[in-house]
Amino acid sequence: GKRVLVAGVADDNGFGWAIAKAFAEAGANVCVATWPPALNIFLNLLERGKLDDSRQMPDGSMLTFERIYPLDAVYDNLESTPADIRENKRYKELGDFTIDGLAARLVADFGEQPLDIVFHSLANGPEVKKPLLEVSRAGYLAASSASAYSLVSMVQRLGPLMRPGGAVCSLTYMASERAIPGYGGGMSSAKAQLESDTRVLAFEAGRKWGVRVNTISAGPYASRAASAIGI
Ligand code: ZID
Repeated sequence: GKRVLVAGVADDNGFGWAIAKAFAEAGANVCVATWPPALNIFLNLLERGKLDDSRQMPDGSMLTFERIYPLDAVYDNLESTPADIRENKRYKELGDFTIDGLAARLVADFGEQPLDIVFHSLANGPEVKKPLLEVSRAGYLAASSASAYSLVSMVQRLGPLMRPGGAVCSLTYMASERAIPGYGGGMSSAKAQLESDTRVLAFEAGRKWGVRVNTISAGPYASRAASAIGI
């Protein structure tokens, strides 16, 4: 069967969970990657059966993940990760939680070409509630790093691990191309980057690895991230 990695699953409320479940229903093996600050809570919820209703599949079986990897997609490798993150209590026991680390774990667990599909379902904008007129440089760059460069870095590092005919997909939002009040913090800018990068990555990764790259402009969904901005 096909193997899918869904990056950005930490509960059963977001797009990532629904996407992972849809892939599992279609017969794929599904691995997920979870942001370290949310990982323990997610593992606890799973372990204590709190997500069992959501895990119910139409055929009566339960959704299971082949692996749950730690991933902080704002870090490309441990060497360039600041010491305060590496030593943070939510990170230090996890091994290599960077995108390089994720790639290495996938190869160690499944071999040289472990992936057919990579789904990027993550974003973060620490100043999302601030209109662009009030966003700091740090807030803007953090939104861009977590929400746009994370895809570029993932395609760089996971592209070589994908079987020919594979596909990468991410989720964007229309605030990239129209002025939509409330989608602040440089998130509108980050989604514009994500969309432009998708076109260029599709050109490059298509030629290099035979991998497609697309992004879907999502409708509103009351995920944890979206609830923070009142969606
Ligand atoms: P979510 O909170 O379920 O998923 C985001 C995940 O990212 C969480 O699990 C976080 O832990 C994780 N994460 C954050 N930072 C990092 C990091 N550094 N490394 C690794 N993981 C990290 O929220 P979601 O399902 O809404 O988000 C998934 C994707 O959908 C994101 O790219 C969103 O931008 C995108 N999206 C969501 C919505 C929505 O409504 N939920 C919309 C468009 C795109 C949207 O905002 N009308 C109004 C608004 C919208 C659409 C229509």
